[in-house]
Amino acid sequence: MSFDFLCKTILVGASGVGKTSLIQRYIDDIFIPEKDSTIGIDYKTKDVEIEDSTFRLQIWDTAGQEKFHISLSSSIYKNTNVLIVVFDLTNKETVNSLEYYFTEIENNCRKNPLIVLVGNKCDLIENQIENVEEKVKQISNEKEFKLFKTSAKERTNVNELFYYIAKTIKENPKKYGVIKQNKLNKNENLKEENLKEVDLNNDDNNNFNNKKRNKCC
Ligand SMILES: Nc1nc2c(ncn2[C@@H]2O[C@H](COP(=O)(O)OP(=O)(O)O)[C@@H](O)[C@H]2O)c(=O)[nH]1
Ligand SMILES: [Mg+2]
Repeated sequence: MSFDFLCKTILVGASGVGKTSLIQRYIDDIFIPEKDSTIGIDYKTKDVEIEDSTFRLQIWDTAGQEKFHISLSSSIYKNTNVLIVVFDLTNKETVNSLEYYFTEIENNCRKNPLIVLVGNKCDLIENQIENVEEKVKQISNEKEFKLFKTSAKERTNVNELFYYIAKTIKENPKKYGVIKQNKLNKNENLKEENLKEVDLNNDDNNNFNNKKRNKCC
């Protein structure tokens, strides 16, 4: 099926915050309570219709590599339009780890990606961190990132999150490096197949995957 905009979106954040669960909820509308940690990197796509345009969201899942002090290879970030930075609303450490991801993004991403913050597990009402908005604001150097409180378990705000992303890109695609498809010629490197190649055929990334495997499983 054809689409008007191709939008590369990456989920980053500490291990266990619910990145894989959010993607599974959004793409397949399922929630699997117990599962193995993500190994390596993978992506799924979903098309979102906004007014007269089709957005193909290419959504990349990553592992919580900060625990192992392994940076995501810079090629993973190549051509990224949107970063969803996820933390766990019940786990302070994961809020503190946001700083690590902001630095990663600053060092590796194109100049102006759309950054959206997600505090996941809002269904765990009793264990929520207090004043989380303020803490997040401090860590993000007072930058005003949009914050969604989600639950992959109960579906809360999951569709809203991705719809917000598509809508924000639609308002100003150029700002986030998203080019309308009919403006691309066949050799443009924003074609979906080429985005895929960035990841899977790159030695750096294979290194990342191997390191992760050795350390975690
Ligand atoms: N209660 C609750 N648990 C969640 C939610 N999202 C993920 N989890 C659980 O948190 C754990 C880690 O989730 P996972 O998606 O693997 O995290 P990832 O390492 O960031 O990909 C799993 O046991 C999930 O079932 C949520 O919204 N609510
Ligand atoms: Mg995962």
